[in-house]
Amino acid sequence: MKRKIVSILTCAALTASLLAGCGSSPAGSDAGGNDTAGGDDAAGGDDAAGGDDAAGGDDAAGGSDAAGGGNDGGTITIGFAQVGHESDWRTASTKSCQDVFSEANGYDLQFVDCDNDSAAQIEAVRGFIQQAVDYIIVDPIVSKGWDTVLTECEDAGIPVIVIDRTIEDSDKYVSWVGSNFKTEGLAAGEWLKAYADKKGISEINALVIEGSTGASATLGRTEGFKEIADANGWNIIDSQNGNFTEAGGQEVMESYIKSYEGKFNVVICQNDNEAFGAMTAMKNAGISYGVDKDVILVSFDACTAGLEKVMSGDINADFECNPLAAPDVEKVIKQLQAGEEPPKEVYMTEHWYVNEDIISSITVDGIEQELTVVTQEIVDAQY
Ligand code: GYE
Repeated sequence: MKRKIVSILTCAALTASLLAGCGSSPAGSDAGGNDTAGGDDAAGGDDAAGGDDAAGGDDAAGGSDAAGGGNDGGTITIGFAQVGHESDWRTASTKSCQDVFSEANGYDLQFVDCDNDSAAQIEAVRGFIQQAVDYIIVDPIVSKGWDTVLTECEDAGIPVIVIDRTIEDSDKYVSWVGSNFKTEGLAAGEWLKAYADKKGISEINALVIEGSTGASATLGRTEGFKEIADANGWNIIDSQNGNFTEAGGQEVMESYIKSYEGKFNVVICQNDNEAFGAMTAMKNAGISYGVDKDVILVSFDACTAGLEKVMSGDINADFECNPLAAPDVEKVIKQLQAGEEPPKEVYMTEHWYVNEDIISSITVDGIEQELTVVTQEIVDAQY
């Protein structure tokens, strides 16, 4: 299977201040990827949040022209309210935006790390309105509570582009670029079903370590996996919040081991960092995990370190969530600059990664997708 080639980059966690950044690699769409969730579609077209002003920026609150950007060929100022720095995925997401929205590319990126504090994130957006930036990018920590501040952005004539996690209670944004988290959860379930069948495992007793509360990534992955679990009569013994962090994953796993030792044979971690923490907890307790061990370990994100663990057989399967949204966000901004209407939703291309070459594909939502066996080449090319 072909692989997208991306540069391998690391990025130090950034503090809750304003920083600018730098370059990128395309999300790419290749043969095996999962772009089944929708692809670019023009559906929606509800550009209440900015459409027209974005192209001209001649509005009372300043918009494009006040910030010196917009259509006049000058620098485009972008405020980015990032979730935080909780995971490898987040680091890759931040880096993607800093790379694309660099000074060299004609941007002034105002970056705020909101440290997983949703009130701080709303305030960061308000700060961008005061600065009269040209565009605002938001990765919403939680999916609710957005309509008021997005209305303020709309009133100020500043287009908002949402990336990654979704907003449930407002449509006052121009475009969203991200992943279908329910599809990811369904994929994990469908893979587990096929895997258990192949290995002759008749009973599934699963523990889920969820991501942070109220995040659409958590909600979608939880719902998708549960749907398959319910359909197959699996037992989900417990499902607790590990905050998408390694420490959180370890803590939840330690408490699971105290309560359920000997009673579970599957652990589903909603990101790689939680999986690393869960591995430490299981190792400390003398519980074996991974390929043909006592516990089947499943993860999401599939960043470089996660894929290394799939290759070594510590993680059985890892469901990719592509963090390199910035090139698609830039496309949206260019469309707005040109006075065009961007798509309301843009879905990222993703792969499902496994250690063993025993199942070639799974079908999710009626669409068949290949499984990718992790090789060193794949690890080396991953973000
Ligand atoms: O899975 C996790 C991160 O929102 C998809 O947030 C993102 C999630 C990702 O902290 O690692």
